[in-house]
Amino acid sequence: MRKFIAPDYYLVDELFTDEHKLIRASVRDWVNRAVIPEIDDYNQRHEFPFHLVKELGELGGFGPYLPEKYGGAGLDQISYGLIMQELERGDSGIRSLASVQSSLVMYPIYKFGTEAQRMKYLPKLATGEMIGAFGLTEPDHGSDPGGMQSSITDEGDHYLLNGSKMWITNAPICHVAVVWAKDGEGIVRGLLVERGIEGFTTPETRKKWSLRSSSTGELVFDNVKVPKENIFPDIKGLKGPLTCLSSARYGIAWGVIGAAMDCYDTALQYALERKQFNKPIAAFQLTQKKLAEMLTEITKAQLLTWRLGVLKNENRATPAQISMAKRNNVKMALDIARESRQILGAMGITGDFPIMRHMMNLESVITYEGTHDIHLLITGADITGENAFA
Ligand code: TGC
Ligand code: FAD
Repeated sequence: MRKFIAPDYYLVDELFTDEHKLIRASVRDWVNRAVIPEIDDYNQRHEFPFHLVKELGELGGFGPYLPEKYGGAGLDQISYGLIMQELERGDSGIRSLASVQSSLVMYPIYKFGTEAQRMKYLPKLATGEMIGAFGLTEPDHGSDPGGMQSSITDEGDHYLLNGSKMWITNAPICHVAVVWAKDGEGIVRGLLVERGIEGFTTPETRKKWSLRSSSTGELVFDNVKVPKENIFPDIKGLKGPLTCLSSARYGIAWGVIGAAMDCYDTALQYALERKQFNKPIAAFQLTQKKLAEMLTEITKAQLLTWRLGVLKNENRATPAQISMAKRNNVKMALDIARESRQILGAMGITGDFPIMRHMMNLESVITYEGTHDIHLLITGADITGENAFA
């Protein structure tokens, strides 16, 4: 296997603690051994690599920043970011699995759940014994989740849940879903819906050209009787799901640096070896322009996320700051994937190299967790105080 050399042009490594570097090394090693050798085949077959779930649990990839009491490791936010970076160097689908499980399922159960809900679900989600999903998006409401139509009605001893969620990562394989629906007063509430309950189905979404090793599907609720103890008791309104998104978007801002690093490193090594017109293509100015711009953008993204991590550790990172990092870094990674693919010429379209796969994956990453343009509007609203969404 080609040896990966992580770019670190501004010696950002010096900003990390020994513990950060140790965690990064252990995830990098696992990704090298367990993910990279076979992930292209899973993508080619449009298949989810089930066997990686428990391994990722053993590695501590699920809920790493939650307290040990609930199966986490009590790590800081920079450690979480570095874990996401290393996983996405392998494949955005593996990072998606870990993002959803950690930030969109375990985090809301920890933050909004009762102690009984925490003890019932978190330890099993941490080990990978259970897989979770997060249902916010609906067929008619993506960027505007506030318009959701899924509903719960209070039936005395249970809630009756109706509606459907679309484009849900892990839906076809989940044991439990965190579902957001409106109550009788039109207020958004969060509930835990377990597989096996009558009226709950999870059809798979096939024919994706992106995130093909990630399992995507729908959550369909047809008069589902959800026990009352499954509701998050105190969180009300869109703030609930959006708080979870802030955590997941933060992880994505780090994650995509991993994909960008892998593309850059692949392109650099290829350019040094590949000869045309009797010299390495790395010697041509146009190739150097591409490589120099890639490294500049990776370096800027590394510094952005490191600072965001410090602010997040101090509970000072704002949702708008997280939006800026998600938007900037995903576009940066997608641009680098596209440029890297060009450097590899025809070889760039094959599964022998990771670039085309990263590129296709990043087309989803730039859309989910808030599209590129929605994040621009969040920044615009933060700057001006004027909301340009509607
Ligand atoms: P708006 O009025 O702005 O906000 C409603 C309430 O929420 C608060 N809030 C936030 N709180 C925490 N974190 C954030 N990021 C927050 N953003 C807003 C806000 O303060 C307000 O609180 P309160 O107390 O005043 O009620 O809501 P809006 O309806 O105008 O919508 C604004 C908008 C467009 C920014 C928002 O809805 C949005 O972000 N849309 C994008 C939707 C999205 O990101 N969906 C993601 C679905 S999950 C997913 O894609 C998972 S993929 C995972 C994977 O596979 O890795
Ligand atoms: P739309 O909201 O219809 O947007 C279409 C276009 O219109 C976009 O370019 C958008 O930027 C633009 N647009 C929309 N509103 C405005 C506006 N006000 N001003 C300017 N432009 C605007 N969701 C979940 O809940 N859970 C998951 O686990 C999950 N996983 C996903 C996995 C994958 C692989 C994908 C692709 C999506 C996933 N999603 C998930 C859904 C994702 O969050 C949505 O696709 C995303 O929020 C965008 O919604 P939409 O696709 O309906 O696009």
